[in-house]
Amino acid sequence: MSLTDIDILNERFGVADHVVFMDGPGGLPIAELVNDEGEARICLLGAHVLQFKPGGEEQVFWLSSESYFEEGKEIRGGIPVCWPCFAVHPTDESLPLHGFVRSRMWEVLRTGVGGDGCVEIELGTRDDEVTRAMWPHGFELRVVVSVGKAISVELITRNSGDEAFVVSGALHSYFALSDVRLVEIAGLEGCEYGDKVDSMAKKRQEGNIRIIDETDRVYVDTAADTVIEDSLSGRRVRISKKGSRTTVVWNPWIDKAARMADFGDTEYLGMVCVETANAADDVYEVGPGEEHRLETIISVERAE
Ligand code: TA6
Repeated sequence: MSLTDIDILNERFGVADHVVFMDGPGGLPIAELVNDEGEARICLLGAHVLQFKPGGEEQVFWLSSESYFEEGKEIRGGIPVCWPCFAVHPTDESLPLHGFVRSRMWEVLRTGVGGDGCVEIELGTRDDEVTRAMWPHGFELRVVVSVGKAISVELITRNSGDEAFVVSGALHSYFALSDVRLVEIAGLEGCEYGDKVDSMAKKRQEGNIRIIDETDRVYVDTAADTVIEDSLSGRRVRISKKGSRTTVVWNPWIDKAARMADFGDTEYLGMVCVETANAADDVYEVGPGEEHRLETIISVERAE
């Protein structure tokens, strides 16, 4: 069976009224998950959540109009799965930025409707000769997406080799905004962060985060929820997490957006990344047969 044959995917993993597979952008296979509280689209390339729309709300995630949609390239927007490293690998700079699993086709392992009524899909990938040439370890990686009123994405790392390895990574979520200049991000006040636009200078967050220029911050030693307060749209997006002590906040602003071919020059105004990460010192040694789980849970609240 072709990993991406839509008819076979629907035959094996389709769920009436809840899970259907179809050709998405660039002809890439996507799964559409629907229940009466929300809907989402997940691309098999990178196990990449493209869209999530709770009932009565607008799309939660931002997706660039200039994004690539082709195997071997990263999708710009939604929730990229960054693994086995966040940003540049600490000991092997030859690895792709944010690792190599977001540009690979994943396979469908399971679909279904959970006891709570949430619709789920589980995708998997594992080491092969290509990955071992880049990163010499045996691994099994799973992403479980659960969709209802909220969406949760869990990245499960399992060491299937005979040596321990160290992983960092992120669920690198891009959120759609009315206007980034009018948004505040709450939950990280008092947290220390490394400021990537200031040579990783260590600083401490005072009050809510406002985005007024290129912003690229790694907040450390925090398990806190983060809340994006979009006053213009009257909505608050809550990002909760498990298995993570670092949260990354990023907006490329004008110059960096203009330098990225897969990012529209003015699209920086409509997005911000709030990433559930394992970054900086928040890395995990995973022994043979052991697992690490990283989860982000995203929900929309109406500002009272
Ligand atoms: O998470 C923030 C960041 O590390 C930024 O520095 C920027 O590089 C962003 O990720 C996007 O990276 P990408 O490889 O997807 O272009």
